[in-house]
Amino acid sequence: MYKELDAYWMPFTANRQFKKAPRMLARSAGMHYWDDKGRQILDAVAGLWCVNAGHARPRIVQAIQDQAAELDFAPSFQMAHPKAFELADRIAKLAPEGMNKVFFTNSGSEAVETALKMAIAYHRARGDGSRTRLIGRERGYHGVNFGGISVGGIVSNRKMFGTLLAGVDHIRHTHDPARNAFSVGQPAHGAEFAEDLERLVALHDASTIAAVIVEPVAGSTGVLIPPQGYLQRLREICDKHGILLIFDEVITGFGRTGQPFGAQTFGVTPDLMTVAKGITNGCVPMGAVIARDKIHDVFMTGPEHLIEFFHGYTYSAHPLACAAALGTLDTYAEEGLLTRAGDLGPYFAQAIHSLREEPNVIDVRNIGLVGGIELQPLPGQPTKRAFDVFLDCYDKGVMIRTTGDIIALSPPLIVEQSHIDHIVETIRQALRRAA
Ligand code: PXG
Ligand code: PLP
Repeated sequence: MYKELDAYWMPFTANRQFKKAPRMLARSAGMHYWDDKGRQILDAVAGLWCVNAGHARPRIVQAIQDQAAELDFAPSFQMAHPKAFELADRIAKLAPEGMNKVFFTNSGSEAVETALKMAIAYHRARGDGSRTRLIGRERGYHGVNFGGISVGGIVSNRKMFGTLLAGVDHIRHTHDPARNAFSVGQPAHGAEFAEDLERLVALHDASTIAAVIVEPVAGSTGVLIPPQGYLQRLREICDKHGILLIFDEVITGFGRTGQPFGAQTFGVTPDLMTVAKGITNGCVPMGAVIARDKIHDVFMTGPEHLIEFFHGYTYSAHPLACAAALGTLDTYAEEGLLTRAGDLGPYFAQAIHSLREEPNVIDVRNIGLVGGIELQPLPGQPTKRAFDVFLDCYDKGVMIRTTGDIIALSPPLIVEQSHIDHIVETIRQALRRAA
């Protein structure tokens, strides 16, 4: 194993602490990683919410290998390759009715930038060019590029980076532990939080607002499940005022909540949807924006020889990513994985809610195969208790994720009940030791 750790500046990592005691992953298969010493580690978080079909799946591996040998790269500006069209078609068939246009990016962050630009350009193309304002939500995570952190609502991801995009505002988040702690599935209270959008409409006027972007389930901030009726209400208010609704489905996309997309689980269709992660099972970087036909069609009006949307990435629809995504969608289909979170959800819910009585657990939240377990922070040392639980679980061979003092779980969708039991018992013992 490589021992020189100096040059690599690691993302979202306590670099100095990590380099003193590195956690090196060397191999993966199915539900597991193995570290550089050959120790097996159960993956309770699908890598980073992305390896939905589990690791090293043969169809995906084969697809990537074959593609690298056949067509390594093809420019995507004024050129194309067949798998890009096949993949767009397959994704459109999974997406909600009327969302049939797919624009490829290389990450969730790029998908977000693309969707925000699309929303503003859409209004302009319709002759409604004063609609430029973007509305996000407190505690939202929309990647790390400037548009994404501007509409995002995670303070630590914003405060170091200056004034961000102009013309952005935020609605309030939906977390309400006083009324909703320990809700199983969607909380009963809080549909009215969507009315906060009316406050911003009153302040800015609807004629200045292009779009609202929210995660159907807020993931990165620590798993906030939408209250019953909340997303429906948000959709109604957007419709009333001609505002586009963007669902950021980078985590909820590809089966995490029990349907292919959160939009279907919650029964609300947005205008634009951003996806990434599970689109390729995390194997090759890729993201996408899925657009309603009516959004796309507004762009398809000028002279036919002109470019309609001045946007795209060198690696949009990269052949390796397209091949990996097709192998991934085959695997999802063959194994019924895009609805498996719905079948296993009740077992998963009962298992993680059994942690309710453990020391310092102040909330447990779940939907599909996503769970959040919120801990009382150590006095004066926020994040430390959860991070200690993370280190303890890792030491015992289970990889979880923590954000702030919240444990987030999102196992690969191939997870079995016995894995769930093992994950929950390992966390239980760690919580007792951390007390
Ligand atoms: N939108 C959402 C809703 C996301 O969850 C992104 C955009 C950005 O995607 P990329 O591919 O650019 O990372 C994400 C990514 C966490 C964690 O804290 C969450 C994400 C990424 C890394 C860590 O658990 N979400
Ligand atoms: N910077 C420079 C100098 C470039 O030439 C390009 C692409 O051609 C980019 C940035 C953007 O790179 P990408 O298309 O991979 O996002």
